[in-house]
Amino acid sequence: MPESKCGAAEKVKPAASPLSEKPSDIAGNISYHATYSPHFSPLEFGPEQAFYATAESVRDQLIQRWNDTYVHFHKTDPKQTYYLSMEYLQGRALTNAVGNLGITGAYAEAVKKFGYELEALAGQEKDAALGNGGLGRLASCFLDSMATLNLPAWGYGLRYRYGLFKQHISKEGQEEIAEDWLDKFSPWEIPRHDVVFPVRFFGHVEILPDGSRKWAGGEVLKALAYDVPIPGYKTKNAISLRLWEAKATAEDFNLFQFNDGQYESSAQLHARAQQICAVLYPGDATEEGKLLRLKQQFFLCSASLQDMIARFKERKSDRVSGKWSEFPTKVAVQLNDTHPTLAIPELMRLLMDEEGLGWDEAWDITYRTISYTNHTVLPEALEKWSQIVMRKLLPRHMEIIEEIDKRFREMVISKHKEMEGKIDSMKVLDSSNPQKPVVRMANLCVVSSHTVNGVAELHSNILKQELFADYVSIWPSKFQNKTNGITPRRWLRFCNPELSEIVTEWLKTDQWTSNLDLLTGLRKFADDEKLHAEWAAAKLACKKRLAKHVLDVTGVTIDPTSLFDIQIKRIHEYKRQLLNILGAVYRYKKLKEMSAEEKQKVTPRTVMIGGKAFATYTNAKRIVKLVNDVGAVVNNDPEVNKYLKVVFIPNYNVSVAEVLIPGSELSQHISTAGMEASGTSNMKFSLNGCVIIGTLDGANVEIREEVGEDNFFLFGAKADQVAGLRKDRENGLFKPDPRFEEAKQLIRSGAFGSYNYEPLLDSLEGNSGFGRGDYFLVGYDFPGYIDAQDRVDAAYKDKKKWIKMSILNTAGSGKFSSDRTIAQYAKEIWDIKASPVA
Ligand code: T68
Repeated sequence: MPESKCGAAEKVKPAASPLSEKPSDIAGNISYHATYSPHFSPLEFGPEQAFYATAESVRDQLIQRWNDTYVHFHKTDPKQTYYLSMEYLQGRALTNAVGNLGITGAYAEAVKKFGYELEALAGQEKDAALGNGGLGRLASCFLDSMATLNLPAWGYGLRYRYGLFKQHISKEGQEEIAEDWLDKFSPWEIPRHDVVFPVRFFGHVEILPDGSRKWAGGEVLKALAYDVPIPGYKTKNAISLRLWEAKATAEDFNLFQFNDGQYESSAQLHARAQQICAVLYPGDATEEGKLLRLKQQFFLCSASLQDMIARFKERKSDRVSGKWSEFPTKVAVQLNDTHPTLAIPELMRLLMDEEGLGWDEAWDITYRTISYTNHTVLPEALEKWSQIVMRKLLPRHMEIIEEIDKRFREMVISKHKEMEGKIDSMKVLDSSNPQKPVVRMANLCVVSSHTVNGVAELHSNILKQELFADYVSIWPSKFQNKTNGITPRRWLRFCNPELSEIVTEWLKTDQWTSNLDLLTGLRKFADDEKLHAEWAAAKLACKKRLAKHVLDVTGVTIDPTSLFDIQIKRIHEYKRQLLNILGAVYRYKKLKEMSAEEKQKVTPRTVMIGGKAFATYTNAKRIVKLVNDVGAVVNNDPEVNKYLKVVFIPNYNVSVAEVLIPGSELSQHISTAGMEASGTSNMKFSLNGCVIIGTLDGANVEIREEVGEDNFFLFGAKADQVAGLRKDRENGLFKPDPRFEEAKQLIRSGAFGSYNYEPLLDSLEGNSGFGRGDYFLVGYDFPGYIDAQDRVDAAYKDKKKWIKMSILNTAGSGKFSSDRTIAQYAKEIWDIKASPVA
């Protein structure tokens, strides 16, 4: 790749039309952008400049579709869904955009005219990481499917300046560094200076002469929209991801103070506005941090709802008050977990205080508009906000929440007398601790939504039978399941071209890209030797690409013929990376004890673990450190490193996943049963022909059903055993397996360095000290896990068997397309229909 292409951009004539799909015209348009939207010196046309000019030319194509779609929806006025999410993990956009538009070949040819490979230019792009993990990536997959299915649907989120941190691994373990995805600029967003709404914080409630109430005073910021066009696959529709940024105005700037040298106080509101969208998930250990997070949530809800109402009015000029009952027939709002719960009291407030509706009418509209997805049953992840903080920041909303709670309790007493004893656990406001009264956001969501859903069968059943069981007696038909899905475009077609080609060739169609159930057609070739040879070659190519990535980012050389075993996800005790690394430690110990002859029979394995630990989650950070320490010893031990390598993959993100997943052969989804709501990377791995070792948790259950139990390595306690096992443990009835003790003992002996791992290992012991009595049942599941790994080793030795398992995993992945998930949301929750642009 040439470093600099001085003047190269000018060699190609600007195109007649930026929308032409001819390579020569595309090259012309790239050249146009290099020349006339210059962000760099005109003398430079290096890879970075070439990326930006190329992306801007793609954006021209997107904007055309996005405008057409907006006009089309405006004219046809369909019911539209708005997905409210505090997180979107978009990753890179270039490859996806040209892929969805069907112009990858044309672009590859066009950029060649400047001496570039499209793939290399795509690698210049920074990941947009406006999310933490599964929940944020799910939102991004959903947008892709909404556009592809031609659904009238938009996403709303926040435009964080710094998204998820960059993870740096040093001798101390994980370090967090702010990730500046907007460092230069994002070529994909369109600032909408015409779309601005006021958002108020603090202040007080005024009672007007007519008895109505109004929120006043406090401080008012502006929400400015940035639109990111989201193209559908092989369709003219492009929808919007609308991200809000907080702004203060010129009037908020005190020129007098500034000229007086009081620079900081002159621009206080500007500074506070900047804080709102500064970072994804500000640390909430302090009161300030908590307040900021609540501000963020409200900011998203208020701006988005004002925008929806404005659009509702805009689409039919005669829509004035009196037509409000139409609102839920035109607007569906989906809450992505409880983070945007404030949409409920905010919609009530807007309808009552701004539009003049009475409580009953506003409530009816709100209830019919809102639905809520739950993504976790972990008690510590169920949001609770201090009533004191809420009242201070949002006094009118607190009044509305109190009224919702009061009416709910009255309804239970009058209509469901038998549930009266359950009111305390069902009500929205929990004031049982008078020092710390809280608002229970999940309860507010359940009480105020027409539909509540979980994200996999098992999880939805747990919601109905445990977490929300009492509500089921009141609203038996409110609760649904919508098993998660992933977009097959990004997660197979574009990230794994080698395997995609084979699939297309054997199915004799590429329609599987938008009809993933067609993959079942591969089953009949599962024993075909020719397919086996092609499949193995494709996997090897992906493994080599992955090995190169590992070498580039860690300096560790891994053997592409060894079994590639991967666990990538946020680091969390319930996800049990600790079980994985203890298993690797045990494997290492056994290798050390083997004779040279015995070692010959071992299946060589490369264990890769990647993921970010939340900055203040100490045990998660210890796990990161342990994986790195074990790797440093194992990988440098000449007695074993032909048979085992342990690699920590730093800075795991969407684009790293796009390299790792295609190259995987075994992946670990080993959470304590009942704790992982669904998981979505399990679906991505399986789709890419990777076999899963896992527990009966989340979507693993359904994946195993689809791919067949012979093609899944199962172990571990079942969800309904977990509570009993924890009790046994408390009562001293647990007898640890000697293998588990050996693994812990080796770490304690200092074999992997002098770092103090006692607190981490103690968490696996009884209830004393740091211990949590092995709450996540690592000890209980350890022997089953080791046995399952032995079955993996044996299966991998039989190449034919393994490749067949791999093929059957891909073949059984059809159910896990997010197109299926979104089609179900559209039909069973939102009641919206496809509306393709002609
Ligand atoms: C995940 N949740 C579930 N939460 O853990 C996972 N952010 O099982 C599921 O597949 C996925 O959602 C999609 O349904 C998250 O990712 C968060 O990232 C989170 C939690 C609290 C606050 C912010």
